[in-house]
Amino acid sequence: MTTRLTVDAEPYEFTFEPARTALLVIDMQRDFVDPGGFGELLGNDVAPLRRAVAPTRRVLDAFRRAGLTVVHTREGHRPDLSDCPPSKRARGRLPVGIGDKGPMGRVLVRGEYGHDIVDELRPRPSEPVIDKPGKGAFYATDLELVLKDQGIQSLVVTGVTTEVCVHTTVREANDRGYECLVLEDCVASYFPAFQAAALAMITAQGGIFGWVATSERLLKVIDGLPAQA
Ligand code: TIU
Repeated sequence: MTTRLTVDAEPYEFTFEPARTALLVIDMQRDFVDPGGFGELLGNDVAPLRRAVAPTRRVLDAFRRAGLTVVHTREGHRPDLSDCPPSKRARGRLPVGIGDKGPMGRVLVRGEYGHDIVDELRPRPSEPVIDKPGKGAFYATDLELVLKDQGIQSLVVTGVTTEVCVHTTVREANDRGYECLVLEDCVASYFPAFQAAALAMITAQGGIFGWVATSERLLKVIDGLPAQA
């Protein structure tokens, strides 16, 4: 029998099949969430992003306990920067920018300390990590193949930042036919106004890009699933 669950969400209830649903944890890297990383080098206060870590951990624990699919992403580039558009590197006229040596190693470069995911959300070996050169997680990656091979139809979306990589990814996913539930306390922006606007844009017009709910509402239904060994 197929299990379908329903979460109280905006603009109306979100219904999903757990076996065909993945938790997508977007770019919870030290470079965005911790002081000294790319986010701070861009001139931002990282505190609002840190606040998303604890609720995301609770959702991650619930998905793992129920044996559901978890996929992580990281934004960054090859050490030779051959996959970094020169326009991206030049943007912002930063004194220390992409590829340069920062307090946590070379900024947004794969293999560096700052590029990796924060300890609290460290991926398990069984959880695919998608390295992406852009803001959207589908662009120039094998995310769609990974999701297709696991029969995924719905995405529970968390991560940073709401109006940049989360939004771009949700838009890409929506165009590919995935149903996206964005957890409002598990996504974060450096700008409170953008956080509010980005979430409103998802649910406006009958859910033009998807659904929004709190992690608490989702956990209420996921916690009812049997634990997997
Ligand atoms: N600057 C900003 O808000 N975000 C990014 O550069 N990347 C992601 O959102 N991951």
